[in-house]
Amino acid sequence: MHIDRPVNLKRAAGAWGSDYLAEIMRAIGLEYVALVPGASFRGLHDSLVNHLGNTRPAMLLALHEETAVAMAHGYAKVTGKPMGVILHSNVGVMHSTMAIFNAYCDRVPMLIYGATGPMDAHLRRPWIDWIHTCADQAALIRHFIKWDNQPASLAASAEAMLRAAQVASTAPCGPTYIVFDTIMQETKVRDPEPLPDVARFAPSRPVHPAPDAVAAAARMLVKAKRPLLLPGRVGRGIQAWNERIALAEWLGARVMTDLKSAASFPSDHPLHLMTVKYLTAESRKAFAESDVILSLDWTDLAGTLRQVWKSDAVPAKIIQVSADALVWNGWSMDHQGLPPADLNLLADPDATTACLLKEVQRLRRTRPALPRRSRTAARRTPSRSSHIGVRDLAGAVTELAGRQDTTLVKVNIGWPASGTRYNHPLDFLGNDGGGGVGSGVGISIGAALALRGTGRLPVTVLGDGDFMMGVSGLWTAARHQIPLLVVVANNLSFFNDELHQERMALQRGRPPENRWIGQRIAGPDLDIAALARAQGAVGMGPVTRLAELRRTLRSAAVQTRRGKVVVIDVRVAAEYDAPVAHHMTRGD
Ligand SMILES: Cc1ncc(C[n+]2csc(CCOP(=O)(O)OP(=O)(O)O)c2C)c(N)n1
Ligand SMILES: [Mg+2]
Repeated sequence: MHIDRPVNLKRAAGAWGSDYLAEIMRAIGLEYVALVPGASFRGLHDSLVNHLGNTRPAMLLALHEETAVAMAHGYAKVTGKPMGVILHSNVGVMHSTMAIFNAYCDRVPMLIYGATGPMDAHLRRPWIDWIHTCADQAALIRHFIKWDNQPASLAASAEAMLRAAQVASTAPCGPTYIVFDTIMQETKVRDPEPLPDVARFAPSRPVHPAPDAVAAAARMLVKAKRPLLLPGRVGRGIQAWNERIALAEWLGARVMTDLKSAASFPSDHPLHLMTVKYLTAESRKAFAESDVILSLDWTDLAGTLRQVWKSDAVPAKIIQVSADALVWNGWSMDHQGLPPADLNLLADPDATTACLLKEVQRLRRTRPALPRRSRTAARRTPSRSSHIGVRDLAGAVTELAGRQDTTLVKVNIGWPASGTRYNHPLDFLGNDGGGGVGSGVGISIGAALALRGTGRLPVTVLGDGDFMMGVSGLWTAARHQIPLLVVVANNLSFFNDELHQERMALQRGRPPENRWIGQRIAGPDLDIAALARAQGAVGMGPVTRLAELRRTLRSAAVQTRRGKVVVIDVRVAAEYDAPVAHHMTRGD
């Protein structure tokens, strides 16, 4: 990895306001800050480079604020820890908003810092300081961060930064935002404030469930004839992963996993039924057969149940384990529908799993025999057309991942849920959280950064639309030498929306053959490999045949392992794996 090294540093003691802020960032434990530079934080920038020597935290230079935030998002997906991001006054925040929304919906911790001012109008430089100062900058993003503050002194900044770090990493996690006045950063400090004892301001432990609620849930589950376990937004820890497996085994519970969430249960386990995005006939049947459903913070439980039972009159008993209500507000509807629950445990899903496992083991004493594998491994029928089908692509990537420790960071929208395999919590990292297209490149770089040194190959599969919106992120990966393999599922279109237009036309008796207008990204066709090469990455393709795809993936993996950023342009058929329930007409 490459980090820029400053020269001729003088070993002077901290003497400027921003030196103190930088020291607190280090004390908090930030390894990296991603940023696009800006004069509003030139004081802080100088402190990070010339006072701290661009180490702990080290700067990662992005070409767009959305990339900077998405990188922090991907990093937190792997580590569960926050990365720092510094944004330039109001304009930098404006560029970053969608990525912050994605991170918020994905419940990842992130420490965002920004700047404004001078708030003292008499000290403003003409013009620029006025347009880059706002009365309430955080108002731009307050609806989708956990906490913000604009401290008026260094002492207050220390407290604000500690609180922000504590709040961001207290589950349910999320981004926080602290704004520093330029004058506070650029003022000389005579008697520097002492650094706070950061260890005494650690995040709270996850919320544990009340013992009587655990006992009641365990009784319901032990009595169940056909329990169904739905692990959703759970942590990446291996202990929690093993406890989840043990809980399913002790209950003899069948398990479903969700393509929107990161790997939560081994897909090869005999109790694992399937991975879903929207329910299929087969997955609806599994729900209909169950008598007790245990959701471990399953994303959109109500919406899932409504795909099986049209009303909330669900015959199965529901146990909902989620602390998510702690961060809901009235602006974002990312809390989804309100699920019926016979037992509602406002608690962390991993902490609850550990408690439930102990109680179930106490009640049951012996572990039921595991069923024989109920599902044969998904068979892949190669597409007959000359194009590479979405299943072919998923099959080839899965084949590559099967040969070496791989983290599949993201997958394209057409990726078949049933084709996803994972047997370790880091095998797959789930979705972007907020459905904001354009975060794929940034999230993947941040995840790849966090995966360095683990021996894992970071692979990401991005739609051409998603890729292009974040394409300049490749330069950051190349500059900082963060190895990553990007597979572009290039259907030459914002294809998701072609299907919406087709649906509209059919519903209205209009010609569906016009669905491509305002959607196709072709003529001129993008030279994706050249876009990669132009930024210092390796560009391969376009790949149009399956055999060639397998070969190219293998060679790309070798180059990624050698430290390169590699992009493969794969021409895939414009098709989605059925079912595409999100193309339903409202009320369907
Ligand atoms: C910021 C943003 N703009 C627009 C959309 C609407 N949208 C959802 S999916 C999609 C198409 C994405 O294209 P691509 O990544 O190529 O995936 P494909 O559907 O072609 O597989 C669009 C435009 C969105 N979700 N987010
Ligand atoms: Mg596309």
